[in-house]
Amino acid sequence: MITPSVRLKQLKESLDQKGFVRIIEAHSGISALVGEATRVQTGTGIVEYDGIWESSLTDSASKGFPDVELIGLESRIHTINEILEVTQKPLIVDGDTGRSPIEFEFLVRRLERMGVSAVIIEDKVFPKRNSLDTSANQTLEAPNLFAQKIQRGKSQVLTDDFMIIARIESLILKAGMDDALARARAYIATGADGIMIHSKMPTADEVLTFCKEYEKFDDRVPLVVVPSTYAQTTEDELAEAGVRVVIYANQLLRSAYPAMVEVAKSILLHSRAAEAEEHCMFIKDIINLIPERK
Ligand code: SPV
Ligand code: MG
Repeated sequence: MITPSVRLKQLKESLDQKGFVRIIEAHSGISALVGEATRVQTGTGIVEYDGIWESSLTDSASKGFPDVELIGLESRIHTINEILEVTQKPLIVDGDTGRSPIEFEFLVRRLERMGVSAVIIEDKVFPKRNSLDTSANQTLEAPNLFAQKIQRGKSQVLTDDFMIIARIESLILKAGMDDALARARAYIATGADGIMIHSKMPTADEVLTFCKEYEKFDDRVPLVVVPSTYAQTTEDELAEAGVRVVIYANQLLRSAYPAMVEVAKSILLHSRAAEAEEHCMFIKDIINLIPERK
């Protein structure tokens, strides 16, 4: 067990101590348990995730909904609580657009009270569409309005530990590198504790160009990236470019789904479940995975 205030601090502590952190997506208690418990031995020692990302895409998708800010706040809070209940690692919440400034103020208060370490909001107009949806029609928020929203959120924060991270969608919407850099300057000036630069390109080129220009800023805050489409890029390359937080935003749900489809098909094909067993964990393992708390 961990108290909200102890957990909350852990993200900044990890950033200070390690300089670079890796975060894994969760959309439910069980996916959070996977992110919490997974450790591997590598040539440089034992490696694990430093925190959890409560993704709007995978939270919505796991409920059968599109990622368009349709899942209400109470449902998102319910999922966040599910994750907090079974983990100790710090949590970063995907706040979508943050909705209106007043709604964002309340979101910040609720998340900080719960022990969440950071919220990331994106500079698009509500209701946003998923950034990786190539058919989506969406609009960037005016930078001054988004900066004001960040400021309104910051006015509600009680501790130095809770981070409000501004997510820049200029590259997603093809508004250009200059627009992205100008927004980064404006959001930092208004108090953002971090900048997330998002891209849906198949390589990291535009993200690395952004990083190079960002290095020249006098005022910098931790830089966050989500290498979903440019997944070949390694953590070392990103860290070398100045990235401080890498988020693996959707891989746990995307990997679970194909196994579920295989099993559903196999049962139909064979009129029994025996052939599906090879895709399934043992029943005793799922029971032991989540021990009864005595
Ligand atoms: C999410 O995981 O919900 C994100 C990242 O916001 S993306 O899906 O790339 O927009
Ligand atoms: Mg999202």
